[in-house]
Amino acid sequence: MNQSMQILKQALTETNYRKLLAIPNERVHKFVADAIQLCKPMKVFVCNDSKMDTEYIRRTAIARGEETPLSNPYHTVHFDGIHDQARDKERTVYLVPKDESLGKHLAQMDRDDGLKIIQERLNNSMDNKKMVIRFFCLGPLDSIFSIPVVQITDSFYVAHSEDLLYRHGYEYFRRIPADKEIFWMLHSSGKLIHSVSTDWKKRGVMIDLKENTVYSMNTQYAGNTIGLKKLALRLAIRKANRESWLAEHMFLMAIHGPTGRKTYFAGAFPSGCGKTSTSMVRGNTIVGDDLAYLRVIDGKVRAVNVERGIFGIIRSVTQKDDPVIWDILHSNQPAIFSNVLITEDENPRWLEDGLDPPSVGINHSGEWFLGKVDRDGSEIPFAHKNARYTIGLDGLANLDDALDDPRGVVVGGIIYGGRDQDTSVPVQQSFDWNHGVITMGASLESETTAATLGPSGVRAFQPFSNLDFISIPLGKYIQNHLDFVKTTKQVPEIFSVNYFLKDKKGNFISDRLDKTVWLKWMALCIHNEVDVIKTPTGYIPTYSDLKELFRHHLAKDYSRDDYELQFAIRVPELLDKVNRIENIYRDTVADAPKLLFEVLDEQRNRLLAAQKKLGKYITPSTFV
Ligand code: SPV
Ligand code: MN
Repeated sequence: MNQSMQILKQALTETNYRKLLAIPNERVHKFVADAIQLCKPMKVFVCNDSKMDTEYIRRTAIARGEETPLSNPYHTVHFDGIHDQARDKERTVYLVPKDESLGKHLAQMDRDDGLKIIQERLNNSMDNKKMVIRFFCLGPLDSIFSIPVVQITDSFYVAHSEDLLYRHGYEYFRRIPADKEIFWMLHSSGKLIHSVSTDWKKRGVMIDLKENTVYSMNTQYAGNTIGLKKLALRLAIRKANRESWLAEHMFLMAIHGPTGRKTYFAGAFPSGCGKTSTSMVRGNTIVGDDLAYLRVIDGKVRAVNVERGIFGIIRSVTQKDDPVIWDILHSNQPAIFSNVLITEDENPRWLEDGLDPPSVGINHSGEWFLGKVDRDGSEIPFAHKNARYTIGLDGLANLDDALDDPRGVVVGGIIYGGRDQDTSVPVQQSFDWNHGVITMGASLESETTAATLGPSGVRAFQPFSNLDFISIPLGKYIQNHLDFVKTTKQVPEIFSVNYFLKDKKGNFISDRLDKTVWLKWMALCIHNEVDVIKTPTGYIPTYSDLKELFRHHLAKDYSRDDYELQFAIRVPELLDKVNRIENIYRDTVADAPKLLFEVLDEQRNRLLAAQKKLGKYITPSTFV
């Protein structure tokens, strides 16, 4: 018997040993045995995805105090530590072998040094705790998109969340070839008080690219602990680049046309900028809200949802603006709420939910009452800005029937959106693939939000809404995008959207529901069913088309004044943006493709020519 087997035999009960050994893969056995040897759990639980096993995980999350039951028997609440309620970009680092570099935008450290820290931090980390072993699949099962993942964690909340969010993979693991590429995730929250890591100062995520393994330590927030989400995305981006496909921070949805026609869109928005609500726009169907893999198959760009659930921002979900989510969160569909407030009658409340604010309850700070302040004297809001809900997609009335199609859906359009108050129009189509990739994807900027630790509202470079997860030098990533459609004639159209334009007084100049119209317009564009107006930065809609779409879909009288204001070409801001982006690439991205600078230069020249002829702020009808 080899050493791994001996460790497993000793540490696992007969039942768990049998469950693990039913997966005929020595690499799996070794990964588990090594984790046991390092973390030294008191017990080990292998989940085989049976109802009994998944129910055990949910019940244990409650029994251990990681989750609190609510009045609805299918709902629970989880709280993260006060320092740990958003993605921790600073403490998420790649381990890179000596003499290698991922470029200036990615946090990285020497691999040997990193591995030492991991050994120190994880040593004995599961003392007195139970280790959970789970198997999942990213993307549909048995598909060219599938990536099997092993998740080890000592958090039943993590294991429970993944139950709702990912495709169960125990049986899949039993049938994959022994040499299939696997992603490996090891998480430990370490020592806990009230379910919060006591060693939070030593928290962090370390990504060992060489071994496809991610270590998450002394942290609770799902974005830092759920291996299948953003931790696996970082590994997938590398794999995608190697194999010439795309792993993206994108929703996937179908816009339904007049005769039942479906046009699929993939959309990349930074966290907290309307990605989930766009994918949920009423009258259409959702495939996924956060992560997509895209491949060229038989000459077409096809995409799948990596996940099967939603870990969504709950702040400002209201009955009026988000009826689909609202209904599901008030149904018997299983849900985990995080960092919300629990009322006296055991219901969840979140910021801007459209109801009268509560005055007492329990939140991440313990007993909460109106006016409660933290150590620094700042008032604690009743729920966290980055409070979330975790649900499976299966109960959604607007779920697209292609969710589990192993071939994915054909992508008609790709959308890039950011939080931009003064520069870009609400919607525009790029001139072609390269123009879209460079001026919309690679040039994306967005104001920071509560989804990551640090200040909010600061304009930041956020290429492809994926910068936080890119795991290869940025230039290489862009080149992979440019090359992606080389073997296909059916190239998706690229669009940009901006829901966040403000007037001089700081008020938004479009409504949250207007995105319905932008989406319907983009679908018509793809089928050449609307006239477009050529501006220096892309094609924009005509007033008459928008007026009709607003009337038809929102019963709204869209005024020409609104159109002129929203779709004005703001040349000074647009020029500043081109210059900013060009400087970033010139100064910090050593391997930026030459084409990027050419496309930016053309954009600048078009803007300068328009400015000379028509002035600084150009109303859209001038271009007709
Ligand atoms: C995001 O922040 O982009 C999310 C949530 O989708 S998580 O990445 O899990 O923090
Ligand atoms: Mn996301």
